[in-house]
Amino acid sequence: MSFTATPSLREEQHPLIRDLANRIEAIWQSYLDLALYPMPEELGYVEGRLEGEKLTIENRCYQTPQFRKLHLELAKVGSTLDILHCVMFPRSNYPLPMFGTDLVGGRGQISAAIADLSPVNADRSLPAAYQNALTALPVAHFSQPRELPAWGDIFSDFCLFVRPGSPEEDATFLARVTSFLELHCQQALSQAPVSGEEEARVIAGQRNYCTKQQKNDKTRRVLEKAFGPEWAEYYMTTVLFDVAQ
Ligand code: BLA
Repeated sequence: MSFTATPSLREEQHPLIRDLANRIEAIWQSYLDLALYPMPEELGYVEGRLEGEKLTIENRCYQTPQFRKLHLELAKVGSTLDILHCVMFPRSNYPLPMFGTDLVGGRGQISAAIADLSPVNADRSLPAAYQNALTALPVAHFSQPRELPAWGDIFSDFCLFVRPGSPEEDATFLARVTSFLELHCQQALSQAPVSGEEEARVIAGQRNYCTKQQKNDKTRRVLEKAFGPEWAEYYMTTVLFDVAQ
């Protein structure tokens, strides 16, 4: 499947958001066998109002033999807030970590840049192949590292959480997330599916990941202010962080 050059929010967003969105789709397209993911039509493109400013959300969603859902979301609040959100949900018979990234910024500056390959097994360690490859990556230096909130105990030791302070740091972030994504796609393709108890463990790990992510008050507040608390709850539990059945 190939992507059409549909005009997108990304052309109006911070360059790091645009570049990461393009990079994510290019990597998905080159490694994975993509099919559309059936997303309710009313959720593809959503508009609300937040403090008099328009909140626009644009969703792209795919599935593959290894991934139940690949979700890339771009959002924009007037000219004040630009957001990229992406999660790759492995199918329950693939014991893979969860790739997730979130970029939040506005007025020319990204305030939060987060990316991780988060473990889903009970001891919260990444598979050895991931640990080895991630340890071998060049060391990335950022002048303004940020502290994870309490619910962030789902993230791995390799989690990046920074406020990128310069175009060089933007480039370092992009390069590292590219490495995460390429490693993850390669690993997914080389994995044999599991079943039974192992599959139950994957589902439990993904459920824990989603439950913790749903505790992100900063995301919830933006959605509540624009669309109300009920819609925010629905959106966080069925679109952003839904749990496989
Ligand atoms: C932070 N997420 C934030 C912030 C906002 C949003 C406004 C605060 C930015 C800052 O502190 O500088 C808002 N993010 C959104 C909204 C959406 C979104 C509205 O994705 C979607 C419509 N969040 C994720 C994923 C990860 C993630 C996949 O969606 C990680 C893999 C993490 N976001 C994350 C973390 C913070 C954050 C850890 C910091 C939270 C904190 O400091 O309390």
